[in-house]
Amino acid sequence: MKSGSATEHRGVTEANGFESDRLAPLEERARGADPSLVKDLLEKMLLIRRFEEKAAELYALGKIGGFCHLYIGQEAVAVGAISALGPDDYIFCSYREHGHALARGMDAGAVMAELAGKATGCSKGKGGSMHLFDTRIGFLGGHAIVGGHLPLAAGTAFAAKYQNQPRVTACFFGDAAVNIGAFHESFNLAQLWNLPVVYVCENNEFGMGTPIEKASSIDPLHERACGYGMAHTAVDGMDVLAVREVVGEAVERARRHNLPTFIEARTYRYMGHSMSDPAHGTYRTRAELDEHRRHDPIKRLTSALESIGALTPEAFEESDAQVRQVVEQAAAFAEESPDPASDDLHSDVYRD
Ligand SMILES: Cc1ncc(C[n+]2csc(CCOP(=O)(O)OP(=O)(O)O)c2C)c(N)n1
Repeated sequence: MKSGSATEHRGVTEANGFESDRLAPLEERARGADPSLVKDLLEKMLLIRRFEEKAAELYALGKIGGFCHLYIGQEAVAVGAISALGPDDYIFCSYREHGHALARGMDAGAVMAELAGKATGCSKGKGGSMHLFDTRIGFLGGHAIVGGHLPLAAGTAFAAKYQNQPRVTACFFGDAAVNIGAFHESFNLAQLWNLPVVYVCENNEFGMGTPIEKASSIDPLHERACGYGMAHTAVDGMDVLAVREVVGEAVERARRHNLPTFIEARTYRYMGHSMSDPAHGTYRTRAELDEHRRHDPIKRLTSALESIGALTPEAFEESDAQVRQVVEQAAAFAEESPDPASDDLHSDVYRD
């Protein structure tokens, strides 16, 4: 049997019991988890939520220009998944990537300054919201073309394998990307060449204003991986511990066996597609939005922790106050930072 063939690969999948449905209730998993890890996950989700709220405010004030896609509602996906990666692993994202950058540990000031187009931004103010980048932490963008980064992720996974480095690539994208040609080309090569890559589709139910059922011939989306013999599963993307666990298994499989995985994280975006979209869009009802908010990833983890006595409302408020302070400082840093110098216009465009 050819190494990594579909049959062999299915065996690995079964051996790993790759199904998020088998997970115990959140309270039970939270009880068994390292308390400092859970606190960190909660605070990272809170940081993203407060950061995005501030970004919306600054955008409305005209202090952030261009495109700006907020991540509110989806925080558990970036935080859970990125917590399962090692420091040398690579990350690729779509344009909805503020949360992933923060979850990876990028400085909130450098992210906010980039949104505001300032010289102190992580891409020196030349990338903006959709092009956050920091090679020091393996954060390889921020990509504006739907599905355009999926082949790049296969590329870094190929490089790691070729150079015999135990580096995994995680690649995040939206549900609309599964209909892009590059998705299929990447999946074919990732499986054919046994590449250590974890593809995470953040199914937030809409591609701009188009609901997924009007765009995809297949639901569940993760079954698209069947066409390539690739391991696949869905996970509750509003449950940070579930995302961490399922992505953690995929990362292990990539690192140990050089096998790719496709994970569909079911989530929901609360805001419009971008800041140029009306707050909730005209393509869904307020009732639908409210129903999804009942499963809010931050509230869910908070109430699970409170119910097992691992968090008090006071401790939550304290974390929230600290996070708000970080965000205020980030906004002040962005506002006070200089614009990129006009002499710098052509630098960093091509490699010297
Ligand atoms: C190849 C390509 N086609 C069209 C667009 C315009 N466009 C920008 S965002 C978007 C919707 C993508 O939705 P999805 O992949 O589900 O991600 P989400 O915005 O929900 O995070 C489209 C069609 C684009 N950027 N790239």
